[in-house]
Amino acid sequence: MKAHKNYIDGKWVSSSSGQAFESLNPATESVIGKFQKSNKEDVKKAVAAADKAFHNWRDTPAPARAKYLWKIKDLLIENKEKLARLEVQEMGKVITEARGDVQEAIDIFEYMAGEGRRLFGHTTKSELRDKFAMSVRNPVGVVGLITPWNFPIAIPAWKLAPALICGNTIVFKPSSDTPLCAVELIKIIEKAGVPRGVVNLVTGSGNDVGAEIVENPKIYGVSFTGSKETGENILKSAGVKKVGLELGGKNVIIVMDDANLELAVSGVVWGAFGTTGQRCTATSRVVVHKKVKKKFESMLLNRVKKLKLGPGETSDIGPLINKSAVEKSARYSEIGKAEGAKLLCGGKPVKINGRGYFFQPTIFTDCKPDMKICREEIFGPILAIIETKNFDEAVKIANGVEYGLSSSIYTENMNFAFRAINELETGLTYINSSTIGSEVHLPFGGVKGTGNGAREAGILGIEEFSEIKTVYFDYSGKLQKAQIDNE
Ligand code: UN1
Repeated sequence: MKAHKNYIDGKWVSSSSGQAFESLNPATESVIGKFQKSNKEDVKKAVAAADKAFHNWRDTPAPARAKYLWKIKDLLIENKEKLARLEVQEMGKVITEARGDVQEAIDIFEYMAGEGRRLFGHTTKSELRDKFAMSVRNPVGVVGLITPWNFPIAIPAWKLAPALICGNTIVFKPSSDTPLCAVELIKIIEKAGVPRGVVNLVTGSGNDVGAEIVENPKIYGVSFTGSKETGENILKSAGVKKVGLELGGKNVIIVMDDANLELAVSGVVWGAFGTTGQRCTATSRVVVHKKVKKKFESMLLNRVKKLKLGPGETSDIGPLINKSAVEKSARYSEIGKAEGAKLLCGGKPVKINGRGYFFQPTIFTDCKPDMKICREEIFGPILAIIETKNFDEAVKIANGVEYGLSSSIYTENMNFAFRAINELETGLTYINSSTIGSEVHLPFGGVKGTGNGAREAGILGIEEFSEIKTVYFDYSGKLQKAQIDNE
């Protein structure tokens, strides 16, 4: 099997390491491709190419840059089914969700192409006569994008599209669990005619490729989605680079006693077990009012029993991404039991036809908010149910974790709904809908331990990839001193 190559300066090239790594199909454990195990030298070459391409790309008018994004969007539409099927094979998600993942990429390229005719700055009045004041938006420079495997097309697209429209050039390191999806995405960018050096792909480990991206002095911005631990390490070594972090979650659904329980159960099943629980936004806690807890649990169990586990082409729940993810879910299932939580269903790894990284949908109840399974991100199909006596206590439990990405409340009481919007400490709050399902024209991101304030997508998605230049234009023909020559 020949190894797929890196894409540097418009050419597909091998790593100077001469080494390769494999990507596996998590449902069958078979190898689906080999990839360059790149080193720091490869990153330096990619940075040099991006640096060389920068001035021309930055000076290309933004509406002209937008035409490339539009073309990428068209090619993604043309290749949607092919890419979705590839995602099923390489990442394991079920086919309907894989189509959604590619659709999210289509949407963000379409949206950010429109930014080519906005990229707004501000104008305002000067405090002095005959002086003009404004701010304009410039690119950051060469930026590094480090992406996870759970949305192998959509998350790279969330970063590539705004980075490109703002005029940055790019060194992109995808997750080593989904490099083939990244290679196919780059082929589309190549086919769209994006000039050489503007986007460069380097596959390999975080320790070699990721670390050099974060430390390289010619890279001025780093955008990372992944674990809190890695995010914190990036911040430590990135120095004064502009860093955007999108980290973990411990997302909650509150179910009040007046909730439409049918709807709430649907939202919990989708949030907890969609993508096999492998979304930053996945529902991992339910805080349910004691009056409806029993009924909610039996309705939930009925629904979960019907879910079909198996390869993503034919199932409701696909595999976890790899062996260590299975070990992690198994470990947390044991921790839950040891902490005294009651196991309602699941808790075990499963093989299908003797293969695959499957794990049963798992529900614990009678959990206490301070248990590990209620505080730590598991990134698997494990849900913890906590009972509450009222709204105030529910909010306190919801907020009692280090993360703050997504939250949701099911209630028919609009006072509770508005109080939830105001009081839940998360970047996203859903009313009568699950914790997952953000749309690309609204900002996405979290508070507290989930990130460092960056927002992706939406109108704020360009902030991470642009710098503001403030301009004063004095046409008085004399020296005017701000703060001193005021009238
Ligand atoms: C993620 O898991 O990092 O809202 C992103 C959602 C998706 C994006 C998830 N649109 O669940």
